[in-house]
Amino acid sequence: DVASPWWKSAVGYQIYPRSFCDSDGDGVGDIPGIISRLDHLADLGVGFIWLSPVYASPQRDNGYDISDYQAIHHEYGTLEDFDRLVTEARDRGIGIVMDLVVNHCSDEHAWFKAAAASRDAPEHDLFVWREGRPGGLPPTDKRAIFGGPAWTYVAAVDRWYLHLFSPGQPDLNWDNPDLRDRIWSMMEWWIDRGIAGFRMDVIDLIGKDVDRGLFDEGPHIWDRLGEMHDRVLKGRDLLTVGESWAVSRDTVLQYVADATPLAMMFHFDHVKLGWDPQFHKFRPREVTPLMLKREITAWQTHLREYGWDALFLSNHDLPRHISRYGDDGVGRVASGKALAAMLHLLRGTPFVYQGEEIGMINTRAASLADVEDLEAHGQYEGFMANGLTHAEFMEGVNLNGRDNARTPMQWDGGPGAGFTAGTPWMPLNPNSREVHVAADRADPDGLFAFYRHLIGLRRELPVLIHGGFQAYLEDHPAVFAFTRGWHERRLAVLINLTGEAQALELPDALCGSGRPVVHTHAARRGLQGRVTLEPWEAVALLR
Ligand code: TEU
Repeated sequence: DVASPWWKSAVGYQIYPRSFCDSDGDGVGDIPGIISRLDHLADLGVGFIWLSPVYASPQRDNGYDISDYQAIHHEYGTLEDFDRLVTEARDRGIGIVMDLVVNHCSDEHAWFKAAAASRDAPEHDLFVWREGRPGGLPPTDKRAIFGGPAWTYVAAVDRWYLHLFSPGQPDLNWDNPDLRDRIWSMMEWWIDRGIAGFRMDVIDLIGKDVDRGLFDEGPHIWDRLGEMHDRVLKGRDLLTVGESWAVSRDTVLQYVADATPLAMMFHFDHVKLGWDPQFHKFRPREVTPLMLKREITAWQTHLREYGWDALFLSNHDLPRHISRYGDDGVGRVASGKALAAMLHLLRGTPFVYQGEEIGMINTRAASLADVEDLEAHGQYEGFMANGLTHAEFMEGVNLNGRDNARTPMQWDGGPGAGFTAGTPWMPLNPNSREVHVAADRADPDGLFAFYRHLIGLRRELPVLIHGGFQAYLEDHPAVFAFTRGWHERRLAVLINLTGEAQALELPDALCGSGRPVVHTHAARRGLQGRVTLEPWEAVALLR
């Protein structure tokens, strides 16, 4: 059915507002800054923006700690600026998808201030409170995702409150219908302002049972999403993408199959390939091309035509993917193209994270004092106590840490990289004089031109939207080979995920002539039995 929902042929672009573009010189990105860069996104051809939180916030987790769900953070601008962003984006065919962060809010939210002042406050049960154990111990030994205990004591009410992230992010009590009603009406309020959908932060956790594991999908998640569908989403043409670090192939179809509340899910098995079971991202593991393509193949095969996938390699919580899976040295552009071709030729909706379209790469912190991310600071003591060394921790921060994605967007080669006329809230990547939008847009063989081509293909080729996925050469250690097929159309894809040339024997299904719709090297008009792919070469032939 070619009349499929708009978000199946659109490509998303994630903006981390603090680091995108600063219009008033305070060193912090803002909404007028985003508006001033909309033509860049229109040129790129993206269909919607996933806007990381712009709500009022003390910014301890850079906006994922919300103190007023219906106000704009003062450093980012005003509600009028927001309404102007929606209008200006819509004029360019771009929708605004808001970040729904409702597992928790900020401890500076009026709800929490009232709740922590008295057990009798109507807001008290909007949060998860428990009595402590004898001897001043917290209710349970549950550890927070950002390190330390998941409970903090409040003397005024002589109780402990739950916070799965930081103490500044008290969990909301989703067992309370009054809380749910407040969230539904807040969602309606944003929908009435013309947004195109929601990205739902750690959505699996709103179904949790307080006494179950952190990353277990809570037993109530299907009730919560069912109520959200019935009360807010039903009958509306909104993009809904859930985020869950727990969702697996065993549970994903309950979120995203037809007639289920969400359109797609951000899942992280491919990210966790690079993590240690005990020290997570802070003891990185090598991710080989074979590991990466096997994981992607398993998800593409599992979702097939029953479910839709959210496709990404980068976001604001992840290292820059050229540094993680490619070559951020001499092969920066070449590996960036190969990884982009892989992502944009799969079945699902691709997401471009700000800066990946010009090949931004990881930065480096010399010491813990240079690290901004509260997650790293929260985890440090505990991991040191459990045997990780300081040097290992810093290596983990520099290879897998979240700061890598949060250095300011590099627009030009000037002192503020075109991000700010002031002092940026976070240091620029040292390569900002060479790597920036102005330089890359001027290069017909650059990443920007390549991304624009890939994104345009999605509007041009129905096989890219509707086509099934079939992998080949699944045990090949370097080359990701697959086809997309729809009716009589076939797209044959070969991607060399290494910096070495690869000679290989092609199965018949990949052989034959065709139109070279994607090529990073000399265009090939056909593929025969034996072929040698250049380093980082991507080929897609349409038959
Ligand atoms: O992230 C969910 C989350 O758990 C990640 O923080 C992840 O555990 C960690 O980064 C491992 O790399 C969402 C948001 O994307 C993140 O920015 C917020 O910090 C977090 O929730 C709390 O809202």
